Amino acid sequence: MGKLVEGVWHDVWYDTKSSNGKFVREDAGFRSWVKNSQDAQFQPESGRYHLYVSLACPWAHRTLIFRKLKGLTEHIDVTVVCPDMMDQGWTFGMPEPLYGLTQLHQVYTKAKLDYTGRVTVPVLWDKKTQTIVSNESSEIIRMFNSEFNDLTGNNDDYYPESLTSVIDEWNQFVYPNINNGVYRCGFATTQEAYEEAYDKLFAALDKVDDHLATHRYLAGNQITEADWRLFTTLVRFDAVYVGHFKCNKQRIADYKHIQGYLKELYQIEGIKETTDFYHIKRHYYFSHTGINPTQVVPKGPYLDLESAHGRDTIL
Ligand SMILES: N[C@@H](CCC(=O)N[C@@H](CS)C(=O)NCC(=O)O)C(=O)O
Repeated sequence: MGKLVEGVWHDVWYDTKSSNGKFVREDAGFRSWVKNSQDAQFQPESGRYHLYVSLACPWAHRTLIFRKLKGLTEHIDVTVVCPDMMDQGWTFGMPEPLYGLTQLHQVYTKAKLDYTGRVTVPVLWDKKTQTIVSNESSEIIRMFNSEFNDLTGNNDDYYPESLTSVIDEWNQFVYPNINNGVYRCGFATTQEAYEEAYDKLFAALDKVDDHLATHRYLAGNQITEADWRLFTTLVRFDAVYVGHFKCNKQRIADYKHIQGYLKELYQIEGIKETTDFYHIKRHYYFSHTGINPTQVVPKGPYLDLESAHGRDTIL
């Protein structure tokens, strides 16, 4: 775990001292866009882009889901990092296929020699100009959702115009309280910071559970980006966040409505294959030695994600 400072790797953990024990996530450093327009620097082309992901990471998981749902698997290839993120940060088990690099921070400095910032997944790489287009998952999924449609013929829309404001509202609620909320619990270094994050997290989950009692999905009766953004946290919750991040008021399996909703999303074609519980458990329990110094990875829990979800009656 570490960061680049003017292109040089430093092995440092997150600084929570300057924020009273609270974990504050850094903004992503590369924020360009693939655009389906004549004058765009990054145009949608088959085989032009490469995704670097971790199967453990909920943010990277979003991009794998959109790659799958939008028919992009044959157009955008993927490199998966090792689940263990130690003193060199994310590393490749085998040299990655484009340049034979062994560490993700080398991909960042290949894009920008004097880069300063954290070295995170996902990374959308452009082979043509040999640079990082984006390392911000919320923006990569928007590109996948709409900019490659002419190439794939897939017009499924997870951010439809008629629902943008309701989706944005859910995202603005789910991101701080749930997606990042579990990290704010797990990485807090004071009791107060942990309890504040914990209370907000479970209040938010209660609100989502109530909503799902009468709505099939977050934005109503169709699956949108807001659901997939929530899904990647929910699917990790009982396996790692309950124990490792101390999010233990109750499990997702104990929620009357969220559990069925999680199962329904998990059972959508192609989604199970994007979810890897070995990488998920191994990464968190083995890499965060400040939280789990023994690095022992739990065997359980048993997760029931494949039985009937019972959501068909909610319209
Ligand atoms: N804003 C980024 C966050 C990505 C992120 O924080 N990824 C984590 C893995 S779950 C990471 O690579 N962390 C390494 C680090 O912070 O050093 C996104 O959504 O794409």
